[in-house]
Order: sequence, then C-alpha cells, then structure tokens
Amino acid sequence: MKIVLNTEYASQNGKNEIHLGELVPCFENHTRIDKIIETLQQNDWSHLEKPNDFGLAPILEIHESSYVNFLKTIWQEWLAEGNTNDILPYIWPIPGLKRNIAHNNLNAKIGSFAFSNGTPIMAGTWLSAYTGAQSALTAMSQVIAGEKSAFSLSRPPGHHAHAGFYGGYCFLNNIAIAAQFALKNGANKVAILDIDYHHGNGTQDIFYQRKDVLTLSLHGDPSTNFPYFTGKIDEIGEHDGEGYNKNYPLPDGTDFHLWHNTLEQACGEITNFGADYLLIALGVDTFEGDPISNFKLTTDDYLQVSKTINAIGLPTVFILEGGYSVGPIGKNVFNVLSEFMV
Ligand code: OKP
Ligand code: ZN
Repeated sequence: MKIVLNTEYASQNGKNEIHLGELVPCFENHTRIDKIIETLQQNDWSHLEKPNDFGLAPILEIHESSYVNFLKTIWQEWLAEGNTNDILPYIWPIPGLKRNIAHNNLNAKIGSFAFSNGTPIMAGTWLSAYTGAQSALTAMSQVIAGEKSAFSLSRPPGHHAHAGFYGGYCFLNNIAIAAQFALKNGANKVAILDIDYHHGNGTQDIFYQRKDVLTLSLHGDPSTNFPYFTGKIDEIGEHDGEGYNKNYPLPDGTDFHLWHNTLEQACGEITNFGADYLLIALGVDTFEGDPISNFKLTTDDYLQVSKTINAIGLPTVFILEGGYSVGPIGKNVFNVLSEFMV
C-alpha cells in the first residue's frame, strides 16, 4: 500500500471549540497525525509519499466556486477588519431568518457558509484543507495506476463538508473529490463506505441524486449524535440516486459484535453494486476510549475490520476522518490498514 501524507496537516491549528457549553481545546488537532506517523515508524513504515498537485479543478467538480472562494479569502478579510482570533461562526440564516443574507457583513457571510460552530478557520486553514484534498487525489491516482490500496493520512477531515458549506471539523470533502476523480478517469462506479463514528452527511448529500456512487455510512444514531439532522435509515437517495444511499444508525453503546454484523451487511451491498473502486472514510472514533463518541470497539477489533474490508476484494483507498483518542489512534489506524500493508 502507498501512504500519502498531507504535508500541511499541522497548518490547521484551531484553538478552541465549544463542548457541553464550555470552551475547550480542539479535539481535532495535529497531535492525531503526529501519533499515527510515530506508530507507522515504530512498525517500520517510514516511507510516506508527498501529495502531487492536481490543482483546483477536481475540487470544483464537487464544491461550489463561491464556497471555494470564501475558503480562500475569508481569513484575509477577517484580518483586514482588525481581527486576530480564529474565526468561529455564530449566526446562521436558517429558515425564517433567510430573508436577507447579508454577504457584505463577515459574520453573516461566515454563517451562510457553515452549519456548525466547532470548526475554526485561521491563517493555515485553506492550505491545510487544499493539500488534504490533493493527498486524497494522490492516493486515488495511485490506485487508478494499479496499486491495490492507498491511504491518505490527512487532517482536517472531510466527510461532513457539503458542496457549499463547512462544519464538523471539515472544509473540503476529500473522499467525494477522490471518488469523482476516479469517475472522471475511467471508473464507471465507485462505492464509499463511511466507518467513522459520525454520519457522513456531506458525502451523502453530494451524491444523493446519483447512481454511479454508492454511499454507505455506519454511525451513531443521529437522534442522539452529531450531526443530528441527517443519517436516518429512511434517507435512501432520490431521483436517479434512489436506493444508492444507505444509512446504518447504531445505538449508543454499540459493541463490536453488532457493529461488525452491520459492517458485513454493508460489504454485501458493495459486492452487489459492482464498483470499480472502494473508498473508505476511515474514522477510528468508534474506539471505546474516544472522548466525543460512545461505541465500544477495541484496538484488536480493528484487525478484524481490516480482514472484512479486504475480503471485498476491490482496489481500496482509505481517507482519514475522525478519531480523537490520541494515545491509541496510531495503533487503531494501523490495525485497520494491516491486511493492506504489503
Ligand atoms: C467529525 B468527524 C463536541 C461535539 C461534536 C462535532 C463532531 C465532528 C466529528 N463539541 N462536534 O466525523 O470525526
Ligand atoms: Zn467522526
């Protein structure tokens, strides 16, 4: 397998988010990747590829240009108004307030491109997110070129990002960008399997009306978990995409037995679909010690996850999403990749 490192992974360096009514240090921080690199090195895996630059075009295949422009310019606009702290949205044009979307005011503009508040923007955000998308594209291109598997080792994550707005620590939907790139480069169908603890709302929405991308997500039941408003079982896709989105919400406290049975169901769907490539949104926030989630998977359980995904037998690209228990994150990720690390 090839492992591509987002060389700008530390440039996104937000200070705080609100957690249970309190300002706390961001859970999604660079120590996550530091730890994964350290574990890879300890296991004699020190060769990390650098991302190639595919430019903006593959990003604009997925994201609206007004949104990309916002991400590129908002920090300079914020500085120009004399601000120095991270940008955090605090007002949103939800139905009823939508009458006047005052794009000339920065707070109004920021809220109109965001859906949640825990996702700070600072000087390095665009470079970090852009290079992360390039890492995903590089991993995808390696697999298109014949590698059996590749891993994009990157933060910030991507699966919550929609075509036109950010949130849930995500700015660019890396896995959607990679999937679309595969379809533009010869694939007829691709499958996306999201095993992060949280529903991949951005990925679902981006491909909701399409039948060339099967989107599947196993996650904490949205009736009690972020992102709350999406991820239910009755969200099955629409128009051409009807039947090509499947959600597997699981109750709080889910253990490996239930989680793995559900994974096997999802794998069956992928096999029936007949994809050319499989893309995995790899979050290890399903781990029992995760500080913001509550499934019960153990470090050893991830070895079996690797076997089950490998048994599908498709060329596979892994894209890192969440996982906030930093101590064990390296081993947890390493174990998911273990069957592919040849
Ligand atoms: C991103 B990914 C803590 C509440 C949770 C957002 C969670 C985003 C998870 N303030 N906030 O899917 O791992
Ligand atoms: Zn997550």
